[in-house]
Amino acid sequence: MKKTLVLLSFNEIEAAPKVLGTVPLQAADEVFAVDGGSKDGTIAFLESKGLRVVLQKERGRGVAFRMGMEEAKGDAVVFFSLDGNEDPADIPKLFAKLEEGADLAIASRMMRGAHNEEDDQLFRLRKWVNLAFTLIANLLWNRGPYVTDTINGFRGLRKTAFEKMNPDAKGFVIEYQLSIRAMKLGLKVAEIPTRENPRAGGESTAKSLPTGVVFLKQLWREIVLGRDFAGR
Ligand SMILES: Nc1nc2c(ncn2[C@@H]2O[C@H](COP(=O)(O)OP(=O)(O)OP(=O)(O)O)[C@@H](O)[C@H]2O)c(=O)[nH]1
Ligand SMILES: [Mg+2]
Repeated sequence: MKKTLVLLSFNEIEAAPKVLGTVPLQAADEVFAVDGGSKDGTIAFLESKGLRVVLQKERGRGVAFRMGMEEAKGDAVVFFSLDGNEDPADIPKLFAKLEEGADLAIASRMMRGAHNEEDDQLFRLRKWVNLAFTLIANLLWNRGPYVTDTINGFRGLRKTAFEKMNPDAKGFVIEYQLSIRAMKLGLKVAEIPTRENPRAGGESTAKSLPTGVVFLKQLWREIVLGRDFAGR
């Protein structure tokens, strides 16, 4: 199975130079970056390292996932963000899950053996909200083993599965939409425990409250849509 690694970036000039050197590029047959329109030199930095950079026409992680999938020549595609949150050692493990037959392979921050950025704090609002959204998706649509982290962006997908899911989310809700649609379609979802690290520099663009509202709207939309999302 041919493997493609897609690196995701948007204004990551502080983090990307620290992260890129730790990425096992040889784990994939093809590697390129998809960038959301960085204005801070990220694109020039990636190109200086010999990487092909696909430029998005419109911002958003959902847009980036679709462009990455369109450009990917591999059947197994892993998405990795260059902000330092994700453990690069898990990239080969995600590819392995896809090769073993998973349609969607998620690096989980919530399962046994995993670590969430908030686990060192007593008050873990983001984690609890994430767990609630995950519980609802499992209750409504999952007929297979419980999926512990429906939201993490660090994941791999088979190209054929992505096409069936036909996701149209533009921003940070893309991963939740993909997880929900994998469940609706009865696709095979596999998870590996991961360790979420703090950002390696720079700033997040995922603001909690607006992102939560977008998640609620998406959840409602997926309830209304049911299985009516193919071929759009
Ligand atoms: N290609 C692409 N990548 C994006 C876009 N928006 C965000 N990203 C990347 O997606 C990753 C996650 O975004 P963050 O803003 O860090 O969101 P987060 O990880 O939820 O927030 P933190 O935990 O604070 O880091 C980062 O590597 C961003 O550079 C986009 O429009 N296009
Ligand atoms: Mg981040």
